[in-house]
Amino acid sequence: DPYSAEPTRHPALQINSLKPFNAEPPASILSDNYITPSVIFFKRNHLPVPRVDPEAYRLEIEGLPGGVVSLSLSELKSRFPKHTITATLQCAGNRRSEMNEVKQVKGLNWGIAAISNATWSGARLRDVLLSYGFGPEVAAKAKHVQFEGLDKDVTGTAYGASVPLNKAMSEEGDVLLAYEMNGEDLPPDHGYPVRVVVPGVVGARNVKWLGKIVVSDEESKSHWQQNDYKGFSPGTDWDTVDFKSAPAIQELPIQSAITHPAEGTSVDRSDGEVTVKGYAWSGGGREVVRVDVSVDGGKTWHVAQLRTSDQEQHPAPPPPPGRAWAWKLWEIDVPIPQRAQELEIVCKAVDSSYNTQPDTVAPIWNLRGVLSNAWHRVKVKVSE
Ligand code: MTE
Ligand code: MO
Repeated sequence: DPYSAEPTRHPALQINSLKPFNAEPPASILSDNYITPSVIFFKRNHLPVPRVDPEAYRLEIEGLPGGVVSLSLSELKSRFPKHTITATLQCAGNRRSEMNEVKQVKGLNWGIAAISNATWSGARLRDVLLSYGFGPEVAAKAKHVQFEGLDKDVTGTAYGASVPLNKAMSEEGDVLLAYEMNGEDLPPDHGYPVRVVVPGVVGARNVKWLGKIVVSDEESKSHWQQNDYKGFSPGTDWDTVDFKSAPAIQELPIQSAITHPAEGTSVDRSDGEVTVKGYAWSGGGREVVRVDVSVDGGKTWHVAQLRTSDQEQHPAPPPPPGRAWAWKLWEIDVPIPQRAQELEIVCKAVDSSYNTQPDTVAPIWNLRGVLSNAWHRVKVKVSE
């Protein structure tokens, strides 16, 4: 069994698939922590978890003038400054289940919690490439940086992805070869000993168990870069889809969802108000600037309080423009409307480019069920 060496997992995780292991935390606990504890951070594996010996580990780098570089874990840790960022990872398939309700899509039936937030520490990819000869000649030809995992399928094909070279090399890109998550060694499920963290970019490009980096004029040839993780029109079906016709997803669109109260629960009229909580995040380093909440299906709106750390009294300093990699948690007490017997609670976020979320799912439905970011709606009863 290729899955015989899987790590043990936290029992609270809601399992979507066991082999490979895919799981998300219950939505109700997701917003309890600004920094998601690693044990409940969502886990998305396409293949068995490779168990890597840190002494034998080598990171190979190709495509630089000096030839192939081979770097040990201790060299990666000692030769380059350690840089720490707080960044949210979201799977392209987060909230796919809402697309399935419109019409069947292909993919894991994620709820709203295929997204989590952590601190990541490691070497800047930029520093590593510069130190091994990245310069104007390479920059003139190369357009992408490809990543290969040490996890392989039965044919020996590794998980792979790529990101644009300008993201990888930008001083403001904050792309890390991360060896720590939340202040500890990366857990096996999250890429031990090294993963690339590409903040602001879809989870799929944040390659875990990183074995190889290739600076190239081409995107990764992997299935996941070429024939998956792309968006299409609601009118495109499996008979007509041409994966070459759409770009690979990189930066994700604005997103928000309600973590509390839960669908189908009830609120007491005598409380006078309902407390609504959730998360909001946008891709590409765009900062969430506002979250609007409605309890009447979107007729009237209220502005939620945003939170940027685990201690409400000590908000994090605002991120530099274009480098808002971390989510915001939000909360608001909304008066319960007088005669309402049921509340349709809705949230939508706005980012620093004034992008906001579409109001319904149908117009953004797509056959792979990715990029699901419509207004999130939760219905609750009002009990007298
Ligand atoms: N990297 C490797 N090597 N293998 C994988 O299966 N899954 C990708 C990405 N990196 C994957 C990978 C996908 S689709 C996502 S959403 C994120 O890892 C999930 O990261 P997490 O498990 O740390 O939450
Ligand atoms: Mo993903």
